[in-house]
Amino acid sequence: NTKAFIFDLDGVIVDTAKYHYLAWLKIANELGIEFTLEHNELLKGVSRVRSLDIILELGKVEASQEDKNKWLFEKNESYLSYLVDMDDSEILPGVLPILKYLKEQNQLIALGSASKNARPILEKTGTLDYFNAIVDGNDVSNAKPDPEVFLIAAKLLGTTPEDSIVFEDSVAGVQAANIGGMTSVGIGEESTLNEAKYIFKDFTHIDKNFIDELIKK
Ligand code: G16
Ligand code: MG
Repeated sequence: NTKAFIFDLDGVIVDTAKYHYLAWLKIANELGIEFTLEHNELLKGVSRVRSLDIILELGKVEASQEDKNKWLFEKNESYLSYLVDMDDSEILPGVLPILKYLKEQNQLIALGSASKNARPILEKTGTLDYFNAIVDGNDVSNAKPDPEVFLIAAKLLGTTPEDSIVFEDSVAGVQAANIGGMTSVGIGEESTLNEAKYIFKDFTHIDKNFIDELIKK
């Protein structure tokens, strides 16, 4: 049996959510908008452009497209500055053993991320070679919860949504997997990700038996 295992990037493979937060916080501070970690949950899995709009809505700030473009650029520059020294120590616990096990079992692996910075992150963490296909923010026109990113990934792998399993840390991403007709596995808090078919706190809680069951189905 061959299944498609589609991984989200930020918050699933690497812990970059903290850098996104710090970079957005800088912009929010400049604009005098309060931006808490709780607010940050709204941005997970959401595109850069939409993230800025959410922050501006929080602060009830209206802005010209020119200003928005400037802040989007600034945000990305400061986000990238956090990635300069990135290495494999940023890979989240339990991820590598699962990627290795899936490879040993000849399963197909894809990335399904909203980020336009996905490839350099995979390169820096040494995880690029695990992926049979990569779909990221440069390839999609509809953001999660639209299932586009995962549907393209399944198509590239030559599998159907029914034979695809999605690992996601965001509410929007879990919804995207469900809407796309895929098996959703939430990585994070049960209270936040309750729409997922299965939920695990992190990859250290996912064992080989669980993967075997998914492959057999
Ligand atoms: C990620 C993050 C989001 C971020 C988005 C766009 O998605 O979760 O917070 O806004 O990518 O990232 P960038 O500004 O690098 O293009 P995912 O889908 O990998 O969780
Ligand atoms: Mg994510």
